[in-house]
Amino acid sequence: MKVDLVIKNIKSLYTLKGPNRPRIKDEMKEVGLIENGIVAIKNDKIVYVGEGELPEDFETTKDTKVIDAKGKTVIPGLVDSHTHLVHGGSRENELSMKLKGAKYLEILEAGGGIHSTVKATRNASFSELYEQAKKSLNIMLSFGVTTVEAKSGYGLDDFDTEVKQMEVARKLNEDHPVDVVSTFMGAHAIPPEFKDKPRRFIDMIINEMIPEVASRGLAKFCDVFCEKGVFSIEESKEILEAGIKYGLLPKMHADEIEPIGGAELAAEIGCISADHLVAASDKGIEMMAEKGVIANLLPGTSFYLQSGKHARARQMIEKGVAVSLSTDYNPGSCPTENMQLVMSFASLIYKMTPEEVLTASTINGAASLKLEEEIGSIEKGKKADLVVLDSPNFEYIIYHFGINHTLYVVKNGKIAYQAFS
Ligand code: IZC
Ligand code: ZN
Repeated sequence: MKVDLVIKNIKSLYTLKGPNRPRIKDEMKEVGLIENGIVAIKNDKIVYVGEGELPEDFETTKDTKVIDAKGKTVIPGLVDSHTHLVHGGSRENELSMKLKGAKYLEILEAGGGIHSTVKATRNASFSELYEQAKKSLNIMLSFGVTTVEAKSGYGLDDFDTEVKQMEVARKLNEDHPVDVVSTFMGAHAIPPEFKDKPRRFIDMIINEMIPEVASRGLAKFCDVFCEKGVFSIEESKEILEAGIKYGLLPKMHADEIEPIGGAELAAEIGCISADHLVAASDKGIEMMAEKGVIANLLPGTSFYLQSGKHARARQMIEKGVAVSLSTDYNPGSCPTENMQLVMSFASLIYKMTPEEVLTASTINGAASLKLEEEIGSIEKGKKADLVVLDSPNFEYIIYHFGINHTLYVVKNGKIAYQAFS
């Protein structure tokens, strides 16, 4: 077989070889390390993964591209499975309020926060939103991210803006090397006009928006900001069940700030992932383990909110909940695209081992997006999404924090990013 791309001389090749499902407990430590590894790619797929040299039945020609990894590290492309990628404006104006002690939910309650991004997103044109999101996507790619999830939620009752966001996500998915998976999150905040009649807004989401999003194929998932003062447990349940009825897979912002039973609801509904979970109860964690709901944890957000509270990742892993990790990139509670920094935070704050962090950011992230059959590991038949890192091993990435270690990103079998050398 003629191959198109070979990556050779890999000192530490982390394949994440294993079952195509979320990895739990000690499986999260099994990263399928090959020393002196080699990978061969044809078209957009991985065709060989092994040690040393390519076997004879794989042929390189003058057209074959060769990346000499020169004794460095290769990992699967990172999956950022929770972001608010497409939005207008920014919220650095909230920083001074934060420094004086204003809390995230207080700023929201006062009409700022999400509402200020709603205004900016409504006022932005399609191409302005596209250019702003593309800039972020380029940064994500440079950090080794090859698949990203993108939520709507900055149009709210202005459904045209919700659609505009999802169409930007779809166009980026077509145009940009990074794959963009779209989530409908109309239930992100109660619009000010509906403050006294939230039921009217919820009915609009259920009866008008969800059927339209589904029939136009604008999203794969439906998400709700289930939080004290935002959407209650009962309201979230109703919205997510309406989504399920129309084929939108359920996800939740659950127990991010106040413990209101979000984890329990995620288990009851059978959410693909419950995200944040900073205040999740013991019972909620046990129920999630039982139902196989992935805990998608966002340590960058806890850092940025400075609440001093963090998701109990160790307990989740011990109880058998599969953990994934994401940036939560958004203009309010986590303005960073840096997945490598998030991985360092996860290890240092949650006490996850580097191996667990790598599993959480690749195959378990893929499972959070129901893409575990196609991406998340370096195995024959999977999409050729890989990152060459400038380090002798993965542990070094966690340790040398806050910078970008990427040398090359291979996406769909092509070099999509290369660092200056
Ligand atoms: O714009 O504040 N948490 N939604 C829920 C967000 C953060 C995004 C934002
Ligand atoms: Zn979020």
